[in-house]
Amino acid sequence: MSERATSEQITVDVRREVEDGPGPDLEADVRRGLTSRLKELPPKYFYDELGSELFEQITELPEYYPTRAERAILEQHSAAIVAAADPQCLVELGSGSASKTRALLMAMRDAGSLHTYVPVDISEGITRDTAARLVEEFPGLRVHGVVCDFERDLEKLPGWGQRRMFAFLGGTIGNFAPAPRRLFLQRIASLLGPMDSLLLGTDLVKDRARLEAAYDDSAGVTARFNKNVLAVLNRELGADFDLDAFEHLAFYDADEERIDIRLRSLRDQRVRIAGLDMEVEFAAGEEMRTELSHKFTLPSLEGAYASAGLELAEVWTDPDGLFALSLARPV
Ligand code: SAH
Ligand code: AVI
Repeated sequence: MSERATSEQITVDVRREVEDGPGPDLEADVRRGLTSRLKELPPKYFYDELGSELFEQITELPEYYPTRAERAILEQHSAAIVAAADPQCLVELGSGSASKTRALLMAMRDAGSLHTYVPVDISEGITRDTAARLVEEFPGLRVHGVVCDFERDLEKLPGWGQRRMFAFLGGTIGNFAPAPRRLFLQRIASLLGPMDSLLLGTDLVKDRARLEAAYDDSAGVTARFNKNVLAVLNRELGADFDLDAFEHLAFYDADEERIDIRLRSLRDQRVRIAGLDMEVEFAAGEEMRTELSHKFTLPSLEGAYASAGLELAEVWTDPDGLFALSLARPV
């Protein structure tokens, strides 16, 4: 007889800043971003319900290889990862639909060490769905979802004294600029006890054509995902962005080893943001950065760890060498 999931197996904490809407962070971020020389918006605001759904569609696109490559690594190496890290509690940052995570959970179950899964995401709907799905799939698993901004609440995540593995999959670490990335990894390092570990997914440097196609797909899904941030500002801040007056742009910056994702204004225009009592001018052709997606090499990954007080323990890649998963511990 299969055990049924009960509500006691699931807790979902929605941190107040998220429950009340994006709030003061969004206001300050948008004001700062739209008054800087190169206008920019933080990528965390992509992920409302529609944005999370569009990201799921991106992961299925023929051009977007990272999800498939990381899934291949997890399917092949989860048992080795779990043997190396021996976690009882898996804390996943930016868990989204956790579609690849079940390989890790299965390996923990097979090793007899599966107790707790803590999906941490800014998007409430997808976190609730993920929690509900996983307790059905893994009877007896305790799921404690936390809906928050992980940059704000990292130190408040639960642990219950269990050996924790933090998983940060998908290459989302690449969406941090180098200085905030170092700080964020340092904060993770300071949370790790001697038996804890970090499992980090990083996309790897490769040829420009393949990288650029992954961020400018022929079906236009990434363009819709990118423009969705304007719809979020329209809804949350009473802005009047015309989504058709911007075009999606993604190019590889080989010096910085990153994809630079922008929205380019198609005409001279003035946008009113009622909630900030602010007007913003865009010149025809002006670009606004909406996301960076850094790509890594083994040396740059080791450098990122070293600068944060972390040490690379093991690294796994897919057969085509597109993506890397690495396990790190505090030095
Ligand atoms: N890990 C999944 C999803 C990656 S998409 C995968 O590998 O496919 C990035 C995820 O991180 C989204 O679900 C988004 O909602 C979440 N996210 C982005 N910025 C965040 C932040 N500051 N705090 C919490 N979650 C964030
Ligand atoms: C979530 N993150 C790792 C994605 C990436 O590849 O940088 C977000 C994304 N942006 C456009 N396509 C995918």
